[in-house]
Amino acid sequence: MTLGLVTAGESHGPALLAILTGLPAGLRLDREAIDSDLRRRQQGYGRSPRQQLETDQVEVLAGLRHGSTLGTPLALVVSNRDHENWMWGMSPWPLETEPEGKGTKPVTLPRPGHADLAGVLKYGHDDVRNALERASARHTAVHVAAGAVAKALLGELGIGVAGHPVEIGGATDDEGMREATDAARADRDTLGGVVEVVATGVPPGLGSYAEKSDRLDARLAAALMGIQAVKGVEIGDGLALARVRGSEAHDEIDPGLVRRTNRAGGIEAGVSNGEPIVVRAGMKPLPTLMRPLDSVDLVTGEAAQALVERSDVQAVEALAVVAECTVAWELARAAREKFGGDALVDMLAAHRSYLERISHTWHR
Ligand code: EPS
Repeated sequence: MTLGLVTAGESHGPALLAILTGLPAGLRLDREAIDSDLRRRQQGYGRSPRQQLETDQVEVLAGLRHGSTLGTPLALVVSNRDHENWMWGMSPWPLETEPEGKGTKPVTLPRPGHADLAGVLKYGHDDVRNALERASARHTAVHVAAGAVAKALLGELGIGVAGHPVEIGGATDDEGMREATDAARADRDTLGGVVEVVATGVPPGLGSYAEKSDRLDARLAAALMGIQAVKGVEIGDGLALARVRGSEAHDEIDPGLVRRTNRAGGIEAGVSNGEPIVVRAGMKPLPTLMRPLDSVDLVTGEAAQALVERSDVQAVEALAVVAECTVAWELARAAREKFGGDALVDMLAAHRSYLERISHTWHR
């Protein structure tokens, strides 16, 4: 028993979609809790004017009845309000009418750092828009909706997941983060940053060392690296552990399985160890610059400036929400694998029985 997630949707197309499989029946979902995470993702200092156009809300098309999951695929939709400005440019079908609105002219100036060049080469597109639309971080909206569902499931198991920015453009306090964002905006430049996600109440035993692909840290790292613009992931003290001695690197074990430190970030040998799970993800500066970088015109082959489009100065606060939801999804997936159950009550019974079995050593 595991969770599955398939998504679809382009940034300026009609909508973003997600189909979630493997949820137990009888999980109560709260529409407002999902919409509140969608709103959190849209907020943050330095976001694009696009966020004033969108008011992301989830619609459920299947798998839910009167607020309870049916144990069947759950189909979620988040509409793109901006699509009304791209009705011709992003129409799924050819239109007989005169081109109007946005997206009617082919984009031929790839932005260094975006999917533009690699995408057109890989798929044989002659319009960069055919690559950038799906690669856009707009797509993270529907991952947040899926993660909000995962958080509802984790909540039943007493697991909480929270993400926050720890660094924006090199600044580590709120004031500095704002100043750095303002300065980058004034210079028509962009910034990246680092976010941290902490999961509490995770029992020991999620994930496995049996195969590389089963390891919880490997799964979290892959999932976080899958978020647009993320270039690095650390679990616990991460790369810093490579620079200290063993006596300073590991978390000594006290009776009751309490650790004196949590340098491992709650995961040893790819298995959760009962301590809070702590992961960090670093995002590069966004690749759409108002003062564009050097590039090439794909039609003429001549040197040119990259595409300039409305964009964010930085989206690190948004990444904190997306990373939180991504970690939640991976933990929920690992919990489904460990505890199974077609109905939520079966899953909770398995969870309870497991906690009883280890209760002589592990106390949450
Ligand atoms: C993005 C470019 C911008 C961002 C977008 C991600 O989109 P647009 O070109 O429509 O202004 O605003 O993020 C979102 C729309 C969102 O909802 O997060 C990109 O190229 O990745």
